[in-house]
Order: sequence, then C-alpha cells, then structure tokens
Amino acid sequence: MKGNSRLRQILAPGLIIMFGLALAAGAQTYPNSTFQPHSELGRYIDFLWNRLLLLGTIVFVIVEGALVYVIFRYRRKGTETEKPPQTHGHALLEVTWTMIPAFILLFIAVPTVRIIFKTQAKVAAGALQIEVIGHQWWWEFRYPEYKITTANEIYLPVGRTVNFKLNSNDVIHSFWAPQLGGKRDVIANRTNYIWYTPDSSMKSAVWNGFCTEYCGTSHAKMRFRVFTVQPAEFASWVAGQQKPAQYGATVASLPGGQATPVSGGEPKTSGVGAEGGNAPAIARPNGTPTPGSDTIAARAPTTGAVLASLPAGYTFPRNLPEFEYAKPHTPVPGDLHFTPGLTGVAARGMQVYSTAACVGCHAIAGNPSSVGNIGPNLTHIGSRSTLGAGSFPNTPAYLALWIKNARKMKPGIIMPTLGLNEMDPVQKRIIDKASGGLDDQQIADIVAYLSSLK
Ligand code: HEC
Ligand SMILES: [Cu+2]
Repeated sequence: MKGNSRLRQILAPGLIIMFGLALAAGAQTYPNSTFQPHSELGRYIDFLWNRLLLLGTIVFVIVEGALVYVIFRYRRKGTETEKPPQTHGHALLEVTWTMIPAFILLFIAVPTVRIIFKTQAKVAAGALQIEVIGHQWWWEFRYPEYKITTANEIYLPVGRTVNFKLNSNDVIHSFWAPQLGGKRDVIANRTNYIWYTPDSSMKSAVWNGFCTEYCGTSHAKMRFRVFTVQPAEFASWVAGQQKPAQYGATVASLPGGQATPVSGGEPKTSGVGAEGGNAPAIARPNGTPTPGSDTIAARAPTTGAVLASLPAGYTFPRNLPEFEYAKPHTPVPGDLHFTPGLTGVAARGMQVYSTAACVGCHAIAGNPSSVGNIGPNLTHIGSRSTLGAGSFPNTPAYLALWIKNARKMKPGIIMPTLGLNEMDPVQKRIIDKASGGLDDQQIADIVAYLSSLK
C-alpha cells in the first residue's frame, strides 16, 4: 500500500535517532542525575518513573500511530466527490475507549499508592537521626545521637537508614541529594521528614546536594555534600567531630606570588605549606591522606578489616579525580585580592578571632569566647572540604578571601565584609579600623587558626 511505505519512510529514521539517543544516555554517568539511585527510596521512585514512562510511551505510540495512519489512509484522493459515511454514537467504541484508560490508570495507581505508603511510613527504629536546619543560604546539620553540630557536609555510614528531620530557620528551602533520593521541602514552623538507606554495597563516595526551592539572592550557592562512607570511617569521623577544637601550633603560609585569583579562576594553592603547613600534630588515620598529599595514591582503603581500627578524625579524601564533580567551581570576584606570601600563625589567629566580630555569630567548641549561633559551627572547619555552603574549596587562599569580603564572594549573606578598606556591598561603605576591619596579616593569622581546626 502506498500510504504504508510512506509511513515507513518517515518512522524509520525517527526510530533510529531515538534509539541512538537512548544509547548515548545510558553510556555516560551523570553525577547529579536522579536516574542512578543509590538507596531504596531512590529505587522506588525510579521504578515508578520507569513504569509511567513505559505506559506513557505505549499510549503515545498507539494514539499517534493511529492518527498518522488515519491521516494517510483516509485522506482525500482527489477523485472522490461524496462524503464518507458519518457515525454518531457507537456504544462498543465508547465503552472500549473508556475501559482502556481506566485499565491503564489502574496499572499506574496501584504501584503509586503502594510507594506513597512505603515512603511516608515511619522510619524503622535504630535509624541515624540527622536534624537539618535550612538557613539563608547554608545548611546546619546536627547529629543528636552523637552531639555533633556541623554545616554543609553530611557523613553517612553505608547500609544504615538515615532519617532527616527538616526545619527552616527562615524561608522555605528544599533538601535534595539527587543520587541518594529526595527531595523534600524544608519549612519553618513545620517538621518534615525524609529517610533512606544508602546502599550497603557502595564504595565510599561523595554526592552533591542542593537547595531546590528558590530562597533568595544566593539560593544557587546553597549546596551541601554528602559523604557515604564505610561504617568504620563514619565511627572515626564521629569520634573526631566530638572532640573540642584544638588548633595547631604550627604556621600556615599563604601561597606566595599566586594568591591573587584571576577573575573567573581559582586561587592557586600551590605555595609552600598552603595545605600542609597548618596541620595540628594529630595522628592521621591509617591510609587516609596526610595534609598536602591528597592524591589518589593516598586514597583510603575501603575494606572493613583495615578500617576496623581507624583512629579518630577520618575525613573523606579531597581531590580524587573520580570525584571531580563534587569540586566547587564558583568564580572569585576579579576585584578581590589578598597580599601574596603572608605567613599566618594559628596562636595569633586564635587571639584575633576571639576578639573580633566572628565570635558573635560562630561557635567553636573549646573556644569559650566563640558561642554565636547565627553562622555555621566552626569547631572542625578545617576538616570540611568546602566553604560557603559548597561554593568554594576550603583552602587557605579561598578562606582568606572569604574572611576579607564574604559578601563579595557570596552576595547577600549575613556575614559582613571584614577586610580593612574593603567595600561592604550591602552596607555600601568602606570598612575602616574603627568598625573592626582586619588587615591581611590578621586575616592570614585567622586562616592559620581556622584551617588547623581539623
Ligand atoms: C553577623 C554574623 C557573622 C559574623 C560577624 C561573622 N560570620 Fe562567618 N558566617 C556567617 C554566616 C551567616 C555564614 C554562612 C554564610 C553562607 O554560607 O551563606 C558564615 C560563614 C563563615 C564561614 C564558612 C563556613 C562554612 O562551613 O561554609 C567561615 C569560615 C566564617 N564564616 C568565618 C568567619 C570569621 C573568621 C569571622 C570573623 C572575622 C566571621 N565569620 C564573622 C555569619 C557571620
Ligand atoms: Cu534554600
């Protein structure tokens, strides 16, 4: 039939393109994709999505196929003059086209309702509780079981169900780590929960998390990291976080010569001691990288036997090439500079920090003057891999710029501009000595202090 061969001409290339696209989509991994779930919650939702996509595709192909067929089969041939027979009211047809959608809906509704009940169920006893508090624009995380308060980075042991208790300090936020499962609104005056179990078979890994409810100026910079680690690594991390802060006696040099980041680029941290010189003299866990050697070679082993005896203070290794996707790439404002080559002293930095405005907003357990609760808890800031809710890598160079002019680094935040002679973009004035402006040397000292708090 003439119509049919025409149809094939149109459909064949279309099908080949669709098949090609499907292959391409499967061939690559997308780190922030919700289609590669690593928890039961993620898989439930993935199952529903696949089911709906399949049924939707079948309906689409049948309906559009019938439409295209009718268009070609019954189009006017040019020789016909009479109208075709007209039909009004056809009981069998009408019953059929009511029954088919009803049947399809049944196939959608039953699994949907089942999964709603499963995911809304109360969490099983023994789950790890984590309190999540959304702030404009960062995340506070509390582990009540372990009496830990931290920010922007979550450690989870694989195989243990985690129950997030979600609250907001201000506007509505939304908590989402795509590959683990989600997402749920974070609301003031109302507690939401979401729970899931990171797959126990997983190797230690890091996942990106996001605020997915527009919440103001720096919403796009309200991110977090989730580290799904082996149980022994988690225990070691917990033990480290529970200790009060101890700052290193050693010295941190800010990268010489290259400390000034180019607009759009990243500050170089290749200077002597930029990462390494500020380490407090604590024992490093067996196999985890020592500061300054965060390379693939220093990767933590993930076998239970070796990990069983990790000393306190495990942190997930930074800069592993396979976790490149978890590295922040926010550009630094081009007009924000820091004096190159300064050397900070942690003990001096502790003094400066403890008498500056910082203590009114930040808490550091072990520093009795630092008990503020407006900003993130800084007790173990040196152990975190990012600054400003996942916006910048936590290196001395970025930390110095952050302290100097946080509001330039992340617009609109409560943390004021603190660098001497810097322009505060919110207050629209230059920060002078009288209003507590810190010179670069003082900031370098604070950097040495904070980055030694592992
Ligand atoms: C008025 C309150 C306030 C003051 C004063 C203040 N901060 Fe902050 N700080 C904040 C807030 C709020 C944030 C979170 C900003 C964000 O990421 O959105 C923050 C973030 C930080 C961070 C990043 C933490 C993280 O985990 O991402 C560091 C480091 C920091 N402040 C250090 C300091 C230092 C050092 C001082 C004093 C020189 C200081 N702050 C003064 C409120 C303050
Ligand atoms: Cu938000």
